[in-house]
Amino acid sequence: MSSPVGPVTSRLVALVATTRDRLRTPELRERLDALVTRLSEPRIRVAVGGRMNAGKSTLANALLQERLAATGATETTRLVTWFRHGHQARVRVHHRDGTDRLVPLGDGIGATIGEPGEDISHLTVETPNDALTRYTLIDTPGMDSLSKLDPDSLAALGDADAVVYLMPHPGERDVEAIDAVRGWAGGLRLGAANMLGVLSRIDTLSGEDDPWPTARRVADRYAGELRAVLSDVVPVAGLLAETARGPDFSETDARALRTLAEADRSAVLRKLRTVQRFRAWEECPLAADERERLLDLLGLHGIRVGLELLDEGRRSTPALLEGFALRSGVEAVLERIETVFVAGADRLRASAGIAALEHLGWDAADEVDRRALLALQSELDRLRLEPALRQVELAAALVDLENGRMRLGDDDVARLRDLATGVDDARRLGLDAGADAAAVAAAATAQIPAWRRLEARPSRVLQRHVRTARELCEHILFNASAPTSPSWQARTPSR
Ligand SMILES: Nc1nc2c(ncn2[C@@H]2O[C@H](COP(=O)(O)OP(=O)(O)OP(=O)(O)O)[C@@H](O)[C@H]2O)c(=O)[nH]1
Ligand SMILES: [Mg+2]
Repeated sequence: MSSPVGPVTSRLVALVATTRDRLRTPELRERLDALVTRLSEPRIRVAVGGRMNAGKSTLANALLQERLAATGATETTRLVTWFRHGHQARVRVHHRDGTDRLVPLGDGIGATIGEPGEDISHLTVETPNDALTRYTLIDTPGMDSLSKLDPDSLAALGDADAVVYLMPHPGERDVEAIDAVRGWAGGLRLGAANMLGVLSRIDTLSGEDDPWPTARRVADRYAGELRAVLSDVVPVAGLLAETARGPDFSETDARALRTLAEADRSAVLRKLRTVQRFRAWEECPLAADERERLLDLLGLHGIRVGLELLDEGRRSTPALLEGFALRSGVEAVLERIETVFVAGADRLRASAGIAALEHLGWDAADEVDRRALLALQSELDRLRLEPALRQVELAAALVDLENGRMRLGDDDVARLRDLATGVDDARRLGLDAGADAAAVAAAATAQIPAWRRLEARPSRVLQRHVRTARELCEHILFNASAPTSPSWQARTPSR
């Protein structure tokens, strides 16, 4: 299990708690109490966001290895739904007036819960699920439901520590939606450091039998175009991932696939061109309900993949499931969630906490309160020097680069990108993951003067960011020279 609160977050919690005790206004105290509670949660919050019908709930189910979130072809998720680890499976219905009630956990959460007239703000599903021992997952309604950006979704994404943003066909509206999320999150907190893009439903992207070449090309293009705000764009066949990792695909389904594989292949492939043809296929060796079930579990693309897997000799149910998982691309998402989000929990959460404090504002009517908040502000300035948090600041530099507010040569851009997004010191300096402390120290030493030279440029924006880059390098150098000192670095996994 992930350690509850990391060192930077612990320092922040202590600061907030001390300030809270000095405050006189009950309302302010309550807000800081709420923040302490949020920062002390045992797991980070990973939210799944995107436009309507992007495949968010499907991916959520794939991550959870259970079909807990309702999925469907029309607008399906209407309420922000939190999935938290709990020993008893149940749903908490939260009302906007702050009260809540418990209901048993049924099938397909999010579609039908709630009584008429009940004003629900969100749901929390508590369930003993393995994935939820690593992070809390938040499924959100499509951001553009009702043809405008949904405020509940925006708020949920803004309150998360990290976001997986899904796009079936990336486009202008996604850029707009991502900007809106970032605006809500308080300036530039969400960005390349804590937002991962997923190119979803890749089988619907092109009409080709093998969707991967196009999917990779499109994902790469968007990873490039959106690199200021997304750490990467990973292609995924979500439906295949959901079935591969879920409990529903049975021996009976495997048998149905094997029967289909034994039929005349060219006829089968012709019928698999469209859902209508497959459904209307009268001489099919499978009954209509068996075909319907395969469509539901795998889609046309998944059925074709199933036939290919059988041709490769994957005949048993476990072998097929493993093949589906491999062909879905979901491993890459799981890997990023672990190595970037879960491993970076401390810095992600501390920066979310600082953003929440900034959001609170520093104005207080009471003189004592004002002084306490001022003291907190200067402590926060000190805390921001933590390298873990500097990296989050550098994500803002990437945004400024992308928007043309700052200009750098290609080499410096590459170095800055590594510094801002590398998951360990070696990779922050553009070295291989396994590089030793001496190599890291040498690379840091080599970079420092280059950043210092750039600090002399007239642009304020540039000065600020390259100073952050230089200070980060200095800290890495310090770390590499004193490898036994306990530090935030110890928490990043080696790959
Ligand atoms: N063909 C195909 N269909 C998919 C894939 N992923 C999801 N779907 C289907 O697309 C539809 C929408 O998926 P959902 O997961 O409900 O989408 P969502 O983003 O949660 O939708 P809202 O909650 O309404 O915003 C469902 O019918 C899914 O079965 C995929 O990879 N391929
Ligand atoms: Mg949904």
